[in-house]
Amino acid sequence: MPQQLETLPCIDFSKVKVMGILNVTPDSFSDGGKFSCFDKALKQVELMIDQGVDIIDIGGESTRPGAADVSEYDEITRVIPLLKAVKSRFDIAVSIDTSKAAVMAEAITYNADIINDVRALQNEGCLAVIAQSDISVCLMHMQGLPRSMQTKPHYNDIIEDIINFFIERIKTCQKKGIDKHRLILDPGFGFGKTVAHNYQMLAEFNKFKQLGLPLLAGVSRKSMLGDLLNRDVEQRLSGSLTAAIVAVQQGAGIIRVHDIAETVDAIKILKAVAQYSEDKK
Ligand code: 9MG
Repeated sequence: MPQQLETLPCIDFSKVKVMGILNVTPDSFSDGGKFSCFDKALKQVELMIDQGVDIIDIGGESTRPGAADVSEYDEITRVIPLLKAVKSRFDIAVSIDTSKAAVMAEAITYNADIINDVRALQNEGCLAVIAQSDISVCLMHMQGLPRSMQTKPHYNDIIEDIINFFIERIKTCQKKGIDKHRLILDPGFGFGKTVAHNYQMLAEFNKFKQLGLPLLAGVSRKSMLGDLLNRDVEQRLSGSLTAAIVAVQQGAGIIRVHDIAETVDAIKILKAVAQYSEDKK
């Protein structure tokens, strides 16, 4: 029997969650800014829920390579009214994609469920804000900063370097009083990584499981797919689904995606295959 099938039942696919991306930035790379309008964003949330999303990830800062900084005021204005509206209208988990302590504090006040921080709580004041709450946090690895991160990324051993980074961040969180079990880890596909680094991370994603925490993978429509397939952003659905399924097979518990319905379908197929193998035992 091929090794991949043998290992399938060891992972509990029934718990895999789909996180839907909702960028509310004027320059969002994947939606061309079309959801910066409040009503359209709410409609998009409704659609995502109908399609089976588990978590909505709302972001007001673009983190694509070369993106400019955004002010605290602009980010709060983009994200918080939407968070309030979503929480008052729908029964759905919401994560807020931010690296700013003030945005985190507001998000906690208005009942966000997760803080998704691509800077892993390294910005000033973030650890303290999170320590005063009981919110879950996704710590993502990034080498450098969005403005310059794709200029010659370098690692001694990418998997080992990222694991060491996570060990340090987990320890720092614990020292500040943040329980380890509130943390989710994400190696950060495309954030200071070459195409080769990204595919190594995907192939060896299960190595991050040794840290004993839930893992998040964000590969949707990223340039690691476009570069390999020579496809523009809007032509990356097959690549996104394939990479998402590989990540789930490698132990990702949360998949951050643009294409909800298609990803939910793909994960259903994976679950059916795993269930068959389980029943046959
Ligand atoms: C905000 N954002 C963009 N890409 C991301 C990724 O891969 N992971 C996480 N956690 N956030 C991301």
